[in-house]
Amino acid sequence: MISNKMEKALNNQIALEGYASFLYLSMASWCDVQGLDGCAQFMYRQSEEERGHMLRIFNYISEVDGHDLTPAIKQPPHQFKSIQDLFRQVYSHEQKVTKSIHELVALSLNEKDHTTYNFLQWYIEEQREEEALMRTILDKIKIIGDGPQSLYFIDKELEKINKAELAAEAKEEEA
Ligand code: OFO
Repeated sequence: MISNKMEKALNNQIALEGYASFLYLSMASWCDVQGLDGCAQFMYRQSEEERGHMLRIFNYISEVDGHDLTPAIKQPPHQFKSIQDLFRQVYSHEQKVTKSIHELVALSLNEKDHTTYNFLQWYIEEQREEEALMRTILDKIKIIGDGPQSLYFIDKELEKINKAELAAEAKEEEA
């Protein structure tokens, strides 16, 4: 049985993960329009991943006899100044998610809810990986430059990173 406070906080996290999924979907579509197929594929996969994060909490709340609430998702932005601007926004959203996960962990300790504390450990690790990945991408964009001549190379780089992420996911599923 989960406390009302913990249930409410986890439902807020569902909304945050749901928004991330929609935000990344909108970013994927923007990349598509710019002809950046590698970036688009990367963002479509990230969007799907965020949906998975949302569903994982849904399943958990129901397992601990709580009531998960389907969130209202506000409309994400549809325009981005540049590919660098887009990834800066991804990074900053991931930092926001990390902060929120850490607050959930603190609350679970306060509530002496060790089951939820244990459940949240997966998210801590996931956020560490996501932030590191976004920093790597921003570093690469900085090195390549994001002028019109560089977009082709950035896109190729993202295609490579996306393939590596897909391969890592497939490996995880096998294990
Ligand atoms: Fe689920 O917020 Fe990113 O990883």
